[in-house]
Amino acid sequence: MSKFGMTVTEHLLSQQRLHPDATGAFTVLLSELIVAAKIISKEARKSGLTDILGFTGDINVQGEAVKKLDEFANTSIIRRMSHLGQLCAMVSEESADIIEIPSKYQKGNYVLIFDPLDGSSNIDANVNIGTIFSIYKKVTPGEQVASVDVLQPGYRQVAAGYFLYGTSTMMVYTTGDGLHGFTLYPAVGEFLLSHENIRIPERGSIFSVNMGYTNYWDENVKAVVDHFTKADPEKGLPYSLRYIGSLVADFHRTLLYGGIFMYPPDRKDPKKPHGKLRLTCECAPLAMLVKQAGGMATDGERDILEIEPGEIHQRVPLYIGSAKDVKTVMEILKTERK
Ligand code: AHM
Ligand code: MG
Repeated sequence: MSKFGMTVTEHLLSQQRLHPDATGAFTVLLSELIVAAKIISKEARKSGLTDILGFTGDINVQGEAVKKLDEFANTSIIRRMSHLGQLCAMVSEESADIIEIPSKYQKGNYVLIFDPLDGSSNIDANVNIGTIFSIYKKVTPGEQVASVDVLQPGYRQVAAGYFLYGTSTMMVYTTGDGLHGFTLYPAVGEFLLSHENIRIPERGSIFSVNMGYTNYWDENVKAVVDHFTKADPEKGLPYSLRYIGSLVADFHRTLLYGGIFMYPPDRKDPKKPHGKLRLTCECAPLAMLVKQAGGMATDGERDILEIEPGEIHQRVPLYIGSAKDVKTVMEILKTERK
């Protein structure tokens, strides 16, 4: 029976019932995150009307200028999630260190990793932005949080998802039982199931990469792009190029239409030899989602989900999307490496 139109709360409870040993802690956690996302969505909607646009003047841990809405999203999530009693620690793209749960609050067994406002360079132009999240279970006993609790490979995620603040606000999430998309119905303030069991096309016709960096790429990356721009209609080439510059938005399109999104390594910034995207708060959660939809994610050689993070803000190259397109890229990169 189709569950189309079901509220996300009902959906979370139905997923919880699939796991008889579930305590409900996880459902509480995701429900609270949804509230935080609704608040961010509401703030993003009116951002053109208030003085929330523009820079705060601060530089974040990544050395980028912090915008007010980023800061708002970051603090909204931290504040709402700290007191719940389900988390033992958090990691945010906007915070240099692991965020501890204040001692006045009870602690739980989950670790929340998030990018509060992805694509923030697009805010002032009213382009889609999003929040990415990833949840792990603590692996060490006791209350103390060890680095191994936070630095887990992506395949250990118990849930992942994103909120997309676009023409409509969407939530796409998985707890490992398929990938499901919900659209916020603003009049009633509820996320309703609109995309049940999302499957990415096996192969697409769109590639997505920042072509402005061509002169900073190695030959193997250039060979990948040459492949997708070849004029060979019999092989379905060339692909169309689409690049928004908001990972969540580029990923969402890739998920629904198929194709591939790439952020390869480049020589633009010697401090970022592996590209710009972060393993734990961006690449690993999206890799879990795409896998649930039948797609793939790699850094060019390894499955993104198999990579053990060395530090919380580690960056990795990302090639993500339709399985056949990702495999093609891996083959080209392998051939070029020889
Ligand atoms: P952000 O999290 O600070 O917004 O940075 C990540 C964003 C991604 O959303 C997007 O894919 C990428 O940066 C775009 O980078 P570039 O402008 O180098 O193409
Ligand atoms: Mg980001």
